[in-house]
Amino acid sequence: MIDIEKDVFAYLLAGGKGERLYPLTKERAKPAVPFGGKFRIIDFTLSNCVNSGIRRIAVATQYKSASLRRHLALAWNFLNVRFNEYVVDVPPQQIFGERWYLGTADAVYQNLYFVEQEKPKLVLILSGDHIYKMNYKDMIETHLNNDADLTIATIVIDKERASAFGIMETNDEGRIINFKEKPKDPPTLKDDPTKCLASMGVYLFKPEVLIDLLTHDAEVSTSSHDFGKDVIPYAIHHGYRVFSHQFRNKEGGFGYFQDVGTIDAYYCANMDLLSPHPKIDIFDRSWPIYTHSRQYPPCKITEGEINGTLIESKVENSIIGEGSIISGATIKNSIIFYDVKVKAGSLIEDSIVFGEVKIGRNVKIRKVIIDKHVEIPDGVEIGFNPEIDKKYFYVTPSNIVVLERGFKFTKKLMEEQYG
Ligand code: ADQ
Ligand code: ADP
Repeated sequence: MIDIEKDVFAYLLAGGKGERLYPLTKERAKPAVPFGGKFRIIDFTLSNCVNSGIRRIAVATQYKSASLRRHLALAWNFLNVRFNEYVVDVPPQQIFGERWYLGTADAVYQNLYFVEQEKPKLVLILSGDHIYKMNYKDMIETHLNNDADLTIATIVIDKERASAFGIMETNDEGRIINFKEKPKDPPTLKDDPTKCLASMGVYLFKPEVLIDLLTHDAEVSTSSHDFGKDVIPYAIHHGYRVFSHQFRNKEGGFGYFQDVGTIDAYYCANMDLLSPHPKIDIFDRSWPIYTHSRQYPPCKITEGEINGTLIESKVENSIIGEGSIISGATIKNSIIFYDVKVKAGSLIEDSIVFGEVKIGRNVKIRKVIIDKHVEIPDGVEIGFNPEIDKKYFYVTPSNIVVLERGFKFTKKLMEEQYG
């Protein structure tokens, strides 16, 4: 029998570069990118752990970790160290040489002492860049029922998306017989050639198997020390019992799982929160998403003034964070984080505005993501002409405009563009 609180230890991999989320990852690691008006991406996976009863978590950090480490210290300090519960961030330990984490497997290998010290019966390995709600208890059950060495959480995806995932084939018992990392020509489901079985990058290991596999992998000079590329294919081809656990939601349907790896995927996952029945419900009190709570007053929506004329605010289909003040502006289909000020006559549509942003009067923005610490002067318009926007801002192929953290509207820009 497994007592989840005592017997499971989790490693959360949060050290990747997150280049495809640029410029939101210019100054911070991907798991620290703000999400949903209040949270950071990593909060979803950490909340899954805590809500599933897993209370000992090592977060492997590496690139641009200042913001992530600060967030962990502020938001994830509530576990009780007296009961040996903790979220601890672990940079490269360099026990085996002066190196950073070479890959995901090396990030765990350099921190294997947690397994030796805590003696868990199961080790869960997670990523810090996914939006989903999952009770890991179900996966543990599958793992134990199969007497598996390694269980991989899986989802069914369209074949076209296979090149972004680890793709596998299983036998009738759910045992994985073939695994290919990000294949161009993926194996499809037996009964549907348009679909593939994809890895969520969520792994459950018997500790002794994990130690064996990682110790072996560390000695292979040609290895990239990555779970998907090296460790998992090796385990399957050397007779380890590797099984799939298909991720299902509470109702037994397919679970919602989103890798928010690109700006477009990130934008869509945020916008989904605005639909009347979002795929992920941040208001579900039976599965709270924990984060850092700031000491701000409530949000205020009031009238504003331009040249002595009072203008009403209008807010439609939006999320507005604490401490924000909307005075005489129109907000439509948008996510506004905390401590944002929007002044009279402005229109914000289909946009995401991070915390600590000031928006002046008569500003018009559409399909724009504004990172923290930006001040938008009066009269600025963004998101209406991609050719002009491209001169000054980052614009994605689907014409989402991103203003990076601390972007400055210089005198030159204002004269050229809005003079
Ligand atoms: P990717 O997400 O593309 O595929 P990767 O870039 O290795 O894999 O990232 C996995 C996690 O590890 C991320 O959270 C990242 O931040 C972290 N990470 C990456 N390099 C690291 C390093 N050197 N040190 C510490 N942490 C690091 C993976 C699997 C696929 C699977 C998808 C599902 O490899 O098989 O299908 O996840 O999204
Ligand atoms: P975020 O924009 O992600 O919210 P924070 O405002 O929480 O970031 O910043 C976290 C910490 O990281 C701050 O103390 C900030 O000074 C620091 N920081 C940000 N970028 C860098 C950097 N490039 N080098 C060093 N420290 C940085």
